[in-house]
Amino acid sequence: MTELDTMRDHMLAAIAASASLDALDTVRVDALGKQGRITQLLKTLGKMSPDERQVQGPRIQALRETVASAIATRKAELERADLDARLASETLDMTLPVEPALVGTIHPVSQVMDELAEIFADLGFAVATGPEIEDDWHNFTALNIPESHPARAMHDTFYCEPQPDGDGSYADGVARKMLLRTHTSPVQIRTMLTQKPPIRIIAPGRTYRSDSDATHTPMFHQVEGLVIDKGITLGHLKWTLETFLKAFFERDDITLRLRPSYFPFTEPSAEVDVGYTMVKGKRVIGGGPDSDGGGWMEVLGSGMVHPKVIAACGLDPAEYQGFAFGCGIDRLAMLKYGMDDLRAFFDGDIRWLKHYGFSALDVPTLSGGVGA
Ligand code: 2U9
Repeated sequence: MTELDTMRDHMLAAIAASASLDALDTVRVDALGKQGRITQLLKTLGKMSPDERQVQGPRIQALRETVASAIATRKAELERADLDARLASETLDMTLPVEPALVGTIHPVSQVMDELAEIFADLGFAVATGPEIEDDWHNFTALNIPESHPARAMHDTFYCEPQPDGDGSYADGVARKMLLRTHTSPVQIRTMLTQKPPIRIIAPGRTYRSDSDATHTPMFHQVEGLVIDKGITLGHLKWTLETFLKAFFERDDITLRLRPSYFPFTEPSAEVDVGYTMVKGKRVIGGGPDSDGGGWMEVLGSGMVHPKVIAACGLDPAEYQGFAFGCGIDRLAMLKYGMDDLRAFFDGDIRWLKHYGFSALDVPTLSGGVGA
Protein backbone atom coordinates (compact mmCIF):
# COMPACT_ATOMS: atom_id res chain seq x y z
CA MET A 1 0.00 0.00 0.00
CA THR A 2 1.39 3.41 -1.02
CA GLU A 3 1.43 6.49 1.17
CA LEU A 4 -1.41 7.95 -0.97
CA ASP A 5 -3.57 4.85 -0.41
CA THR A 6 -3.10 5.13 3.36
CA MET A 7 -3.96 8.85 3.25
CA ARG A 8 -7.12 8.10 1.18
CA ASP A 9 -8.29 5.37 3.60
CA HIS A 10 -7.80 7.67 6.62
CA MET A 11 -9.68 10.49 4.95
CA LEU A 12 -12.56 8.26 3.80
CA ALA A 13 -12.85 6.85 7.35
CA ALA A 14 -12.91 10.37 8.80
CA ILE A 15 -15.61 11.39 6.28
CA ALA A 16 -17.76 8.37 7.14
CA ALA A 17 -17.31 9.04 10.88
CA SER A 18 -18.42 12.71 10.60
CA ALA A 19 -21.66 12.91 12.57
CA SER A 20 -22.46 16.51 11.70
CA LEU A 21 -22.04 19.01 8.90
CA ASP A 22 -19.59 20.94 11.07
CA ALA A 23 -17.44 17.86 11.68
CA LEU A 24 -17.50 17.06 7.94
CA ASP A 25 -16.39 20.58 7.08
CA THR A 26 -13.40 20.22 9.40
CA VAL A 27 -12.38 17.09 7.46
CA ARG A 28 -12.88 18.95 4.14
CA VAL A 29 -10.71 21.89 5.20
CA ASP A 30 -8.06 19.45 6.48
CA ALA A 31 -7.96 17.66 3.09
CA LEU A 32 -8.96 20.16 0.41
CA GLY A 33 -8.69 23.58 2.06
CA LYS A 34 -5.98 26.11 1.12
CA GLN A 35 -3.57 24.52 3.59
CA GLY A 36 -5.15 21.05 3.19
CA ARG A 37 -3.05 17.95 2.82
CA ILE A 38 -4.24 17.11 -0.72
CA THR A 39 -3.84 20.76 -1.78
CA GLN A 40 -0.24 20.60 -0.47
CA LEU A 41 0.35 17.41 -2.47
CA LEU A 42 -0.94 19.08 -5.65
CA LYS A 43 1.50 21.94 -5.05
CA THR A 44 4.42 19.43 -5.05
CA LEU A 45 3.63 18.49 -8.71
CA GLY A 46 5.31 21.68 -10.00
CA LYS A 47 8.64 20.70 -8.43
CA MET A 48 8.62 17.19 -9.91
CA SER A 49 10.40 15.99 -13.00
CA PRO A 50 8.09 15.52 -16.02
CA ASP A 51 8.35 11.73 -15.73
CA GLU A 52 7.54 11.70 -12.05
CA ARG A 53 4.69 14.19 -12.60
CA GLN A 54 3.15 11.89 -15.20
CA VAL A 55 3.00 9.08 -12.66
CA GLN A 56 2.10 11.08 -9.51
CA GLY A 57 -0.19 13.66 -11.19
CA PRO A 58 -3.05 11.31 -12.04
CA ARG A 59 -2.73 9.54 -8.68
CA ILE A 60 -3.00 12.73 -6.63
CA GLN A 61 -5.87 13.99 -8.84
CA ALA A 62 -7.66 10.65 -8.38
CA LEU A 63 -7.19 10.97 -4.60
CA ARG A 64 -8.61 14.53 -4.69
CA GLU A 65 -11.63 13.41 -6.71
CA THR A 66 -12.33 10.38 -4.50
CA VAL A 67 -12.17 12.47 -1.33
CA ALA A 68 -14.20 15.36 -2.82
CA SER A 69 -16.90 12.99 -4.02
CA ALA A 70 -17.06 11.17 -0.63
CA ILE A 71 -17.42 14.53 1.10
CA ALA A 72 -20.28 15.56 -1.26
CA THR A 73 -22.09 12.24 -0.71
CA ARG A 74 -21.71 12.45 3.10
CA LYS A 75 -22.83 16.08 3.05
CA ALA A 76 -26.03 15.17 1.19
CA GLU A 77 -26.69 12.34 3.74
CA LEU A 78 -26.19 14.66 6.73
CA GLU A 79 -28.36 17.39 5.20
CA ARG A 80 -31.21 14.90 4.61
CA ALA A 81 -30.91 13.58 8.19
CA ASP A 82 -31.02 17.19 9.46
CA LEU A 83 -34.14 17.91 7.43
CA ASP A 84 -35.82 14.65 8.59
CA ALA A 85 -35.15 15.58 12.25
CA ARG A 86 -36.63 19.05 11.73
CA LEU A 87 -39.67 17.67 9.94
CA ALA A 88 -40.22 15.20 12.80
CA SER A 89 -39.93 17.87 15.52
CA GLU A 90 -41.77 20.66 13.75
CA THR A 91 -44.83 18.77 12.52
CA LEU A 92 -48.07 20.67 12.14
CA ASP A 93 -51.27 18.59 12.08
CA MET A 94 -53.29 20.31 9.37
CA THR A 95 -56.30 18.09 10.20
CA LEU A 96 -56.76 19.56 13.71
CA PRO A 97 -60.00 21.54 14.24
CA VAL A 98 -59.64 25.33 14.15
CA GLU A 99 -60.57 25.67 17.85
CA PRO A 100 -59.05 23.68 20.74
CA ALA A 101 -61.03 20.54 21.57
CA LEU A 102 -63.70 21.00 24.26
CA VAL A 103 -62.48 19.02 27.24
CA GLY A 104 -63.94 20.88 30.21
CA THR A 105 -67.33 22.50 30.79
CA ILE A 106 -68.55 25.31 33.01
CA HIS A 107 -70.34 23.92 36.08
CA PRO A 108 -74.03 24.96 36.23
CA VAL A 109 -73.34 26.74 39.55
CA SER A 110 -70.64 28.88 37.92
CA GLN A 111 -72.91 29.49 34.94
CA VAL A 112 -75.78 30.66 37.18
CA MET A 113 -73.38 32.88 39.19
CA ASP A 114 -72.29 34.52 35.92
CA GLU A 115 -75.93 34.97 34.88
CA LEU A 116 -76.76 36.55 38.27
CA ALA A 117 -73.83 38.96 38.01
CA GLU A 118 -74.90 39.89 34.49
CA ILE A 119 -78.57 40.48 35.37
CA PHE A 120 -77.89 42.46 38.53
CA ALA A 121 -75.08 44.48 36.93
CA ASP A 122 -77.75 45.72 34.54
CA LEU A 123 -79.78 46.88 37.56
CA GLY A 124 -76.77 48.72 39.03
CA PHE A 125 -75.66 46.05 41.55
CA ALA A 126 -71.98 45.24 42.19
CA VAL A 127 -70.77 41.77 43.20
CA ALA A 128 -69.36 41.62 46.77
CA THR A 129 -67.40 38.77 48.34
CA GLY A 130 -66.03 37.99 51.80
CA PRO A 131 -64.43 35.27 53.94
CA GLU A 132 -66.01 31.82 54.23
CA ILE A 133 -64.50 31.40 57.70
CA GLU A 134 -66.28 34.06 59.74
CA ASP A 135 -66.64 35.18 63.34
CA ASP A 136 -69.97 34.90 65.11
CA TRP A 137 -70.41 38.68 65.28
CA HIS A 138 -70.51 39.12 61.49
CA ASN A 139 -72.46 35.88 60.89
CA PHE A 140 -75.01 36.25 63.73
CA THR A 141 -74.85 39.12 66.22
CA ALA A 142 -74.78 41.97 63.68
CA LEU A 143 -77.75 40.34 61.93
CA ASN A 144 -79.91 40.61 65.04
CA ILE A 145 -79.27 37.00 66.02
CA PRO A 146 -77.86 37.30 69.57
CA GLU A 147 -76.20 34.45 71.49
CA SER A 148 -79.43 33.03 72.90
CA HIS A 149 -81.45 33.34 69.67
CA PRO A 150 -83.04 30.05 68.49
CA ALA A 151 -81.98 30.89 64.89
CA ARG A 152 -78.38 30.08 65.89
CA ALA A 153 -79.39 26.50 66.62
CA MET A 154 -81.50 26.38 63.46
CA HIS A 155 -78.51 27.22 61.29
CA ASP A 156 -76.72 23.89 62.07
CA THR A 157 -73.44 25.78 62.27
CA PHE A 158 -69.99 24.23 61.77
CA TYR A 159 -67.83 25.79 64.50
CA CYS A 160 -64.04 25.94 64.30
CA GLU A 161 -61.79 24.62 67.09
CA PRO A 162 -61.64 27.15 69.96
CA GLN A 163 -58.77 29.63 69.77
CA PRO A 164 -55.62 29.06 71.92
CA ASP A 165 -56.99 31.03 74.90
CA GLY A 166 -59.85 28.55 75.15
CA ASP A 167 -62.92 30.78 75.27
CA GLY A 168 -62.72 32.42 71.85
CA SER A 169 -62.00 35.86 73.29
CA TYR A 170 -59.14 37.91 71.91
CA ALA A 171 -56.86 40.55 73.42
CA ASP A 172 -59.59 43.18 73.04
CA GLY A 173 -61.92 41.02 75.15
CA VAL A 174 -64.46 40.62 72.33
CA ALA A 175 -65.55 37.03 71.88
CA ARG A 176 -65.04 35.94 68.27
CA LYS A 177 -65.99 32.34 67.89
CA MET A 178 -64.93 31.31 64.40
CA LEU A 179 -67.28 29.34 62.17
CA LEU A 180 -68.04 28.48 58.56
CA ARG A 181 -70.51 31.15 57.43
CA THR A 182 -74.06 29.80 57.37
CA HIS A 183 -75.20 32.42 54.84
CA THR A 184 -73.55 35.14 52.77
CA SER A 185 -75.15 37.86 54.95
CA PRO A 186 -71.81 38.68 56.72
CA VAL A 187 -70.59 39.94 53.33
CA GLN A 188 -73.36 42.55 53.36
CA ILE A 189 -72.49 43.46 56.98
CA ARG A 190 -68.85 43.98 55.97
CA THR A 191 -69.96 46.10 53.00
CA MET A 192 -72.22 48.29 55.16
CA LEU A 193 -69.34 48.77 57.61
CA THR A 194 -66.91 49.89 54.91
CA GLN A 195 -69.01 51.62 52.23
CA LYS A 196 -71.31 54.60 52.35
CA PRO A 197 -74.89 54.33 51.01
CA PRO A 198 -76.26 54.12 48.43
CA ILE A 199 -75.33 50.42 48.48
CA ARG A 200 -76.49 48.00 45.82
CA ILE A 201 -74.75 44.63 45.97
CA ILE A 202 -75.27 40.94 45.44
CA ALA A 203 -73.19 38.48 47.46
CA PRO A 204 -72.92 35.06 45.81
CA GLY A 205 -70.80 32.30 47.32
CA ARG A 206 -70.32 29.12 49.32
CA THR A 207 -72.18 28.65 52.57
CA TYR A 208 -72.10 25.79 55.08
CA ARG A 209 -74.61 24.02 57.28
CA SER A 210 -74.40 20.64 58.99
CA ASP A 211 -77.23 19.12 56.99
CA SER A 212 -77.28 16.41 54.32
CA ASP A 213 -80.05 14.76 52.29
CA ALA A 214 -81.43 14.87 48.72
CA THR A 215 -82.19 18.59 48.99
CA HIS A 216 -79.41 19.67 51.41
CA THR A 217 -75.62 19.40 51.15
CA PRO A 218 -73.20 20.54 53.91
CA MET A 219 -71.82 23.10 51.46
CA PHE A 220 -74.23 24.94 49.19
CA HIS A 221 -74.29 28.20 47.26
CA GLN A 222 -76.31 31.25 48.11
CA VAL A 223 -76.87 34.59 46.57
CA GLU A 224 -78.10 37.46 48.67
CA GLY A 225 -78.85 40.99 47.61
CA LEU A 226 -78.81 44.22 49.57
CA VAL A 227 -79.92 47.75 48.79
CA ILE A 228 -79.41 50.55 51.31
CA ASP A 229 -80.45 54.11 50.52
CA LYS A 230 -82.89 56.80 51.60
CA GLY A 231 -86.57 56.13 50.98
CA ILE A 232 -86.35 52.44 50.01
CA THR A 233 -89.69 50.59 50.18
CA LEU A 234 -91.20 47.13 49.71
CA GLY A 235 -92.24 48.34 46.24
CA HIS A 236 -88.55 48.60 45.22
CA LEU A 237 -88.01 45.08 46.56
CA LYS A 238 -90.91 43.58 44.63
CA TRP A 239 -89.99 45.30 41.35
CA THR A 240 -86.34 44.23 41.67
CA LEU A 241 -87.21 40.58 42.33
CA GLU A 242 -89.78 40.51 39.54
CA THR A 243 -87.29 42.02 37.07
CA PHE A 244 -84.59 39.60 38.20
CA LEU A 245 -86.81 36.50 37.93
CA LYS A 246 -88.09 37.49 34.46
CA ALA A 247 -84.51 37.95 33.21
CA PHE A 248 -83.25 34.78 34.88
CA PHE A 249 -86.02 32.45 33.68
CA GLU A 250 -86.14 34.31 30.36
CA ARG A 251 -89.91 34.73 30.26
CA ASP A 252 -92.30 37.61 30.85
CA ASP A 253 -95.17 35.61 32.35
CA ILE A 254 -93.61 35.34 35.83
CA THR A 255 -96.06 35.85 38.71
CA LEU A 256 -94.89 36.66 42.22
CA ARG A 257 -96.63 36.13 45.56
CA LEU A 258 -95.14 37.70 48.69
CA ARG A 259 -96.09 35.69 51.79
CA PRO A 260 -95.51 37.15 55.29
CA SER A 261 -92.66 35.38 57.05
CA TYR A 262 -90.05 35.91 59.74
CA PHE A 263 -86.28 36.42 59.57
CA PRO A 264 -84.37 38.04 62.45
CA PHE A 265 -82.55 40.41 60.05
CA THR A 266 -85.58 41.74 58.13
CA GLU A 267 -88.81 43.41 59.25
CA PRO A 268 -91.26 42.96 57.67
CA SER A 269 -90.14 39.72 56.03
CA ALA A 270 -91.68 37.93 53.08
CA GLU A 271 -91.23 34.60 51.42
CA VAL A 272 -91.43 34.95 47.64
CA ASP A 273 -93.40 32.31 45.75
CA VAL A 274 -93.30 32.06 41.96
CA GLY A 275 -96.07 30.63 39.79
CA TYR A 276 -95.26 27.39 37.93
CA THR A 277 -96.99 25.31 35.29
CA MET A 278 -96.73 21.58 34.63
CA VAL A 279 -94.89 20.72 31.38
CA LYS A 280 -94.36 17.02 30.51
CA GLY A 281 -94.69 16.03 34.18
CA LYS A 282 -92.14 18.62 35.31
CA ARG A 283 -92.73 21.88 37.18
CA VAL A 284 -91.64 24.79 35.01
CA ILE A 285 -91.33 28.34 36.38
CA GLY A 286 -93.71 30.76 34.65
CA GLY A 287 -97.29 30.72 33.41
CA GLY A 288 -100.45 30.82 35.48
CA PRO A 289 -100.24 29.10 38.87
CA ASP A 290 -103.97 28.30 38.57
CA SER A 291 -103.47 26.35 35.32
CA ASP A 292 -103.94 22.57 35.28
CA GLY A 293 -101.28 21.05 37.57
CA GLY A 294 -99.80 24.51 38.24
CA GLY A 295 -99.16 26.14 41.61
CA TRP A 296 -96.83 28.30 43.71
CA MET A 297 -93.23 27.48 44.50
CA GLU A 298 -91.11 29.17 47.15
CA VAL A 299 -87.98 30.57 45.50
CA LEU A 300 -86.67 33.45 47.61
CA GLY A 301 -86.70 34.94 51.09
CA SER A 302 -86.73 38.71 51.47
CA GLY A 303 -87.64 41.71 53.55
CA MET A 304 -86.86 45.24 54.64
CA VAL A 305 -83.54 45.35 56.51
CA HIS A 306 -84.19 45.40 60.28
CA PRO A 307 -83.41 48.80 61.85
CA LYS A 308 -81.21 47.03 64.41
CA VAL A 309 -79.04 45.61 61.58
CA ILE A 310 -78.70 49.07 60.02
CA ALA A 311 -77.74 50.50 63.44
CA ALA A 312 -75.25 47.65 64.11
CA CYS A 313 -73.38 48.80 61.00
CA GLY A 314 -73.13 52.38 62.25
CA LEU A 315 -75.91 53.88 60.09
CA ASP A 316 -78.95 55.81 61.34
CA PRO A 317 -82.11 53.72 60.64
CA ALA A 318 -84.17 56.96 60.62
CA GLU A 319 -82.14 58.12 57.66
CA TYR A 320 -81.44 54.90 55.78
CA GLN A 321 -83.69 52.02 54.86
CA GLY A 322 -83.08 49.01 52.68
CA PHE A 323 -84.26 45.71 51.38
CA ALA A 324 -82.55 42.34 51.24
CA PHE A 325 -83.22 38.96 49.74
CA GLY A 326 -81.62 35.54 49.61
CA CYS A 327 -81.91 32.28 47.75
CA GLY A 328 -80.02 29.10 46.95
CA ILE A 329 -78.00 29.22 43.71
CA ASP A 330 -78.00 25.42 43.41
CA ARG A 331 -81.79 25.46 43.61
CA LEU A 332 -82.00 28.22 40.99
CA ALA A 333 -79.82 26.09 38.67
CA MET A 334 -82.01 23.01 39.27
CA LEU A 335 -85.19 24.97 38.49
CA LYS A 336 -83.79 26.57 35.33
CA TYR A 337 -81.89 23.62 33.88
CA GLY A 338 -84.02 20.72 35.13
CA MET A 339 -81.75 18.74 37.47
CA ASP A 340 -83.50 16.86 40.26
CA ASP A 341 -80.78 15.68 42.66
CA LEU A 342 -78.71 18.33 44.43
CA ARG A 343 -76.04 15.82 45.48
CA ALA A 344 -75.01 15.24 41.82
CA PHE A 345 -73.82 18.89 41.77
CA PHE A 346 -70.83 17.99 43.95
CA ASP A 347 -70.04 14.41 42.83
CA GLY A 348 -67.63 15.53 40.10
CA ASP A 349 -69.05 12.88 37.74
CA ILE A 350 -67.65 13.73 34.31
CA ARG A 351 -70.79 12.39 32.52
CA TRP A 352 -73.06 14.67 34.58
CA LEU A 353 -70.74 17.63 33.94
CA LYS A 354 -70.70 16.90 30.19
CA HIS A 355 -74.49 16.70 30.13
CA TYR A 356 -75.30 19.74 32.26
CA GLY A 357 -72.11 21.80 31.80
CA PHE A 358 -71.83 24.89 29.61
CA SER A 359 -69.34 25.87 26.95
CA ALA A 360 -66.63 28.22 28.20
CA LEU A 361 -67.18 30.30 25.08
CA ASP A 362 -70.87 30.88 25.86
CA VAL A 363 -70.46 33.80 28.24
CA PRO A 364 -73.87 34.99 29.45
CA THR A 365 -74.83 38.40 28.16
CA LEU A 366 -78.20 40.06 28.34
CA SER A 367 -78.12 41.02 24.66
CA GLY A 368 -77.67 37.36 23.68
CA GLY A 369 -79.99 36.00 26.39
CA VAL A 370 -78.44 34.88 29.65
CA GLY A 371 -79.09 31.19 29.19
CA ALA A 372 -76.95 30.85 26.06
C1 2U9 B 1 -78.19 42.03 55.75
C2 2U9 B 1 -79.54 42.31 55.95
C3 2U9 B 1 -80.50 41.41 55.53
C4 2U9 B 1 -80.82 38.40 53.60
C5 2U9 B 1 -82.04 37.56 53.48
C6 2U9 B 1 -83.29 35.75 53.23
C7 2U9 B 1 -84.25 36.69 53.46
C8 2U9 B 1 -83.56 34.33 53.00
C9 2U9 B 1 -82.63 32.15 52.60
C10 2U9 B 1 -83.42 31.69 51.45
C11 2U9 B 1 -83.07 30.24 51.14
C12 2U9 B 1 -81.30 31.58 52.35
O1 2U9 B 1 -80.60 29.75 50.69
S1 2U9 B 1 -81.50 30.00 51.73
O2 2U9 B 1 -81.53 29.10 52.83
N1 2U9 B 1 -82.51 33.55 52.78
O3 2U9 B 1 -84.67 33.89 53.02
N2 2U9 B 1 -82.02 36.26 53.26
S2 2U9 B 1 -83.55 38.18 53.67
O4 2U9 B 1 -81.09 39.42 54.50
C13 2U9 B 1 -80.13 40.26 54.91
C14 2U9 B 1 -78.80 39.98 54.71
C15 2U9 B 1 -77.83 40.88 55.13
C16 2U9 B 1 -77.14 42.98 56.23
